[in-house]
Amino acid sequence: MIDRETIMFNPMRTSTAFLILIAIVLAMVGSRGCTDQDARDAALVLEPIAIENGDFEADWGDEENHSVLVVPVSGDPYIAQIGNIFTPPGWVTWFIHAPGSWDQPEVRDAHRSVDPSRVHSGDKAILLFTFSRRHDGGFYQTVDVIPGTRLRLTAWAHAWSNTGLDGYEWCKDVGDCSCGVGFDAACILQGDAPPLSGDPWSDAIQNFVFSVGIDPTGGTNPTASTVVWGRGAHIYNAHAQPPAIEVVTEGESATVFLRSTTAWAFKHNDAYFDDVELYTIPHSTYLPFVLKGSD
Ligand SMILES: [Ca+2]
Repeated sequence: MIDRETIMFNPMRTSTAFLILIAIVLAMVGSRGCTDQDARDAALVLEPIAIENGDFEADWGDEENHSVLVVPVSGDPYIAQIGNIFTPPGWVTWFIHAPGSWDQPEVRDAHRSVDPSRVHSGDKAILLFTFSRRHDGGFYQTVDVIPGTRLRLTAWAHAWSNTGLDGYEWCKDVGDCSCGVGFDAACILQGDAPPLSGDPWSDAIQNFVFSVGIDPTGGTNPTASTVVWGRGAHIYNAHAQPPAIEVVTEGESATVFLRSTTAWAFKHNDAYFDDVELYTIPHSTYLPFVLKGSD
C-alpha cells in the first residue's frame, strides 16, 4: 500500500494565501464548470448511438457478471472473475494492476435510496472504489458503428475523496466532504487546479482525475495507443461531465471507456459514474469549433 504521507505531504500548515486561491478557483469553476460546450452543442445535430445500460439502471442480477479486464503494468491484459467486482450489465470493468501502487478496486451499485447525491438519473449509478489504496480503472463497452463516423462521448461522474488530514478533522469520514474542496461541488479541468505545493488540503484537489476515451478501432485495452482520451477533470461531491471526446471511427466497432485515476491512497477513494451517452455527429455539422478542455 502506498503511504500517502510519504508521497505528497510535508507537515506544512495551510497558508491563508492558499485558502484564498482555492476559494477563488472554486468560485470560478462552479459545480458544472468544466466545459463551455453549450453554444457548440446547440449548433450540433447529435444522433444517439445506443449504449447498453448507459444509465446503470439495469439489475446486476440480469447478467451476474464479475468480469474484469486486469491490465498489468507489464504484460498482456487478461480477463478475470473477481467476486467483489459487480460489473454492471453491458459493461466490462477494467483496472491497471501493479500491487501496492495501482490496486484492485471494488465495484457495486450506488442507490438513490442510500444517497441521492451519488445518482445523476434514475435510481442508480455505479461505484468503483478503493479503500486506503490507489486505483486507475473504470469500465468499457464496445459498440457497432459505421466506419468513418464521427463519435462524441460524454458521461457524468464525481468522487468522494476523503482521508484524515491534520487540521481538517471536521471533514474526516464525512460523506459529503471531499478533501481539498470541503462540501462544495467542484469540477476543475486538469491543469487548472492550484499547483502542488506540499500543502495537504490544497494538493488534495488533484487526487481524482476523471476522463472518457474512445478506441476508434474497437480495441479493448485502455492503455493502447489507439485510445483517444479526453482532458481530465477533478470532480467532487456532485455529478459533472469531464470534457467530451470526439473521434472518427476506423472500423465497424468502437470502444468507449470511462476512467477514474487517484493520485494518493486516501481512505475513501470512491468514484461514481452515471449517464454515459454516445452520439454520431453528421458530416454537415463538422464545424470548426474547438472544444475548450480537449487536447
Ligand atoms: Ca442512473
